Amino acid sequence: MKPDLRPLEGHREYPLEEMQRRAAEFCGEIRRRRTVREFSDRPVPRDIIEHAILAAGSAPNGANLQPWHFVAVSDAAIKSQIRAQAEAEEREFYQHKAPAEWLEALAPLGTDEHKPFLETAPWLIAIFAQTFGLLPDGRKVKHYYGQESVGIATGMLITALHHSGLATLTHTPSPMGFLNDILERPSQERPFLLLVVGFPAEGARVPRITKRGLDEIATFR
Ligand code: IYR
Repeated sequence: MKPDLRPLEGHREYPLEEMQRRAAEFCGEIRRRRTVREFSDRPVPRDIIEHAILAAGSAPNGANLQPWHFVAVSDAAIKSQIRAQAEAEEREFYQHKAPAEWLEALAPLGTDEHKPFLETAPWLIAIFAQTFGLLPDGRKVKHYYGQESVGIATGMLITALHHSGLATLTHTPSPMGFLNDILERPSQERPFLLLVVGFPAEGARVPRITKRGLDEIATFR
């Protein structure tokens, strides 16, 4: 198939000083993001979640095959099933499976097997990575760079939600195959991450952590 090329219309150019201001402002805005574990039960309108998912779905990805599916859950009964199964896996993790070294790395975050936020927060977004696509006639379509693609989309989802004024928690119960059963997703879709979304609880606290500075994370040559 020949590529269908057309003029780039969406690109915006700004005067240099405005670019510099925008770059610094966005850096400040995104560096305010914190992973939150204490959520309010205050509802969040569905259209905000829809816009964030649409933003995520615009992510660059392998051969534009868009190898993802997002399940946004606000239903209390489904959230409660997810909590029960996630806590069962997490109990195993914290009490048996996790090596001491891993538990030590997690200690500063104060995480444990209790995941009340899976019911408190108004939305859970389960992100699935499709290992292959399916055409209407049942033929399989190979996906490329699936993990990278879904990782980028997830980063954009988190950024979009933060931008709209919401807090998130990237939760990875392991294994999380139970999400396929509860959310009725086919076996070619692998749960990638469970994103908890909502307002922080009043007085929510977060671990005192720091992010590395530019000279520690980047080299210019
Ligand atoms: N899945 C567990 C453990 C956990 C692992 C990492 I790496 C974290 O950064 C945080 C937690 C849990 O969600 O508690």
